[in-house]
Amino acid sequence: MPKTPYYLTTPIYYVNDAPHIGHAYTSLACDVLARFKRLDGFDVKFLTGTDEHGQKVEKSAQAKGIDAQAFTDEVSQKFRDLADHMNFSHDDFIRTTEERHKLSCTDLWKRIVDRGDIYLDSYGGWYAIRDEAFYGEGELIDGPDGKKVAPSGAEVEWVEEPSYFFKLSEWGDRLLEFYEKNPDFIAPKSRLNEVVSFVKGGLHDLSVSRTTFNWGIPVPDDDEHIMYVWLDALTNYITALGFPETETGEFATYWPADLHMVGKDILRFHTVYWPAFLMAAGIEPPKRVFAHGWWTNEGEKISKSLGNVIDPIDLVETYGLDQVRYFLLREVPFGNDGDFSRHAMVNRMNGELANDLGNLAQRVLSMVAKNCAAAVPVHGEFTDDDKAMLDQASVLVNGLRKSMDEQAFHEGLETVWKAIRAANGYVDAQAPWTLKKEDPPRMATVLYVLSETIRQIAIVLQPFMPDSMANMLDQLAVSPEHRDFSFLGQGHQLTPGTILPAPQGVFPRFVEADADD
Ligand code: ME8
Repeated sequence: MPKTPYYLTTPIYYVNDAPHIGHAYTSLACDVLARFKRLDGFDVKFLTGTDEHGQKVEKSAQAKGIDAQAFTDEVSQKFRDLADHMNFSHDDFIRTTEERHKLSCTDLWKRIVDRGDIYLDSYGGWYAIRDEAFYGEGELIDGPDGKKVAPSGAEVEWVEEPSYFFKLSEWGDRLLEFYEKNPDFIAPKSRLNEVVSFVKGGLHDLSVSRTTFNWGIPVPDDDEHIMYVWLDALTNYITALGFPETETGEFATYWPADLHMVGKDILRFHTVYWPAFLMAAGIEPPKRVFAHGWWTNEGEKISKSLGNVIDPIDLVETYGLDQVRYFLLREVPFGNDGDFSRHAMVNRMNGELANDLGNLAQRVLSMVAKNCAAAVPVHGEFTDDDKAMLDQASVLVNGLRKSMDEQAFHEGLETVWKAIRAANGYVDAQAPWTLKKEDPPRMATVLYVLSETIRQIAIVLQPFMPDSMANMLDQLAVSPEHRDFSFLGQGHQLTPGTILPAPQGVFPRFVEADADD
């Protein structure tokens, strides 16, 4: 049977500045989901990349005194380096300055023009370069110094220039109908109202070209204009599937996307503008957009001016890669805002990774090494307690599947941790160290049940902590070809007598003194 396709994307990040923890967070969530789906038998395409046009990037390049293309080459590379450092498994990395993207945007534009949804006029209104967004007078709020600013706090400037417009005002009802028919399109559910009330408030036509700078993709047949950077950026999701070729190949396989993962700041662009542009071009909108929350640092908004930007690469160097991957998805219910604190990081790392999971594996595997001839123990008949433990482990993936399809990563991890805590409870109740003298065959059975439970746990945790779980599975002599979810069920349990390598700790404790330097 052919595998079911699953296409998911991160936002493409602006290259005006180096990546920080927020960018790492979104991509991490997608990476975990992509890995999960691959292990679960899907044909996954996972896309990330960089958003390189527009006034914000052009200004940053000018401020550095370098040519925009050279500047974007340099910063885009930093996002690739981050992806390598974080062990992200994307299948493609798109840059909007690539030729394939120009072709795709040009084609999409023409399709919208052909259907009559773009017209030429002139724009007079407010623009925030930081958000690359237009704002109506009524949306502006009072800034700290009495000046009007965008709702995001970004400075606005008055722009007056000839512009092409997209007839967004005519799409309100069709968008509302689309949300109604596709109740899973906007997630989490709490975000839906926000979007619906924005649309119900009345949509204005959207300016989709600029003439006062030229760092962008020219409008077809009118190169006085460049396309609005958001129209250009959103199109990346279909460029990467070979658009405008739609009849065969990747577009036919993977579109509509299963999931666009974004931060809450860019919800409107993905759930109002993007589906309207697509419908206007006769293309189906994506299936789902999930908007996650915002990270703060020790209670403060993360910003360059406060000097509290968290570099994810520093975090990884301090705490370890899989520890950071685990923490980011465990600490905060996905969708809510979260606060980074070293204290919370160390607590999770020592409590849940070193103690709960690391100790479980180390206790069991060292007993096996010492008392079972360094091989998978030979078990006897299973008791009800043994069966309950094995059953709990073998159904883990079902609970996880549901959580992952809802992007409830914290909930998925909690499901696994319940099993880990149950396994620790089982060790204490069965006390294999006492059985060692009193009933060695029973000790072997208990250690078998535990080894098999650890195998199941390590397999389902691979998407979250790929290196550490690979290490754990190596220690159980599970071959790399036997690590996907099809090996969780009956008939794939550990084979008694299989020789095991020497055990080693997987999750070191973080020494508190280091945390306070
Ligand atoms: O908006 N907490 O790019 P961008 C959590 N180029 N996530 C954060 C975050 C924080 N403090 N800061 C940033 C753009 N993010 C456009 C996107 S898509 C077609 C174009 C994450 O570089 C979050 O995912 O400003 C947010 O949506 C994204 O970075 C914004 O990245």
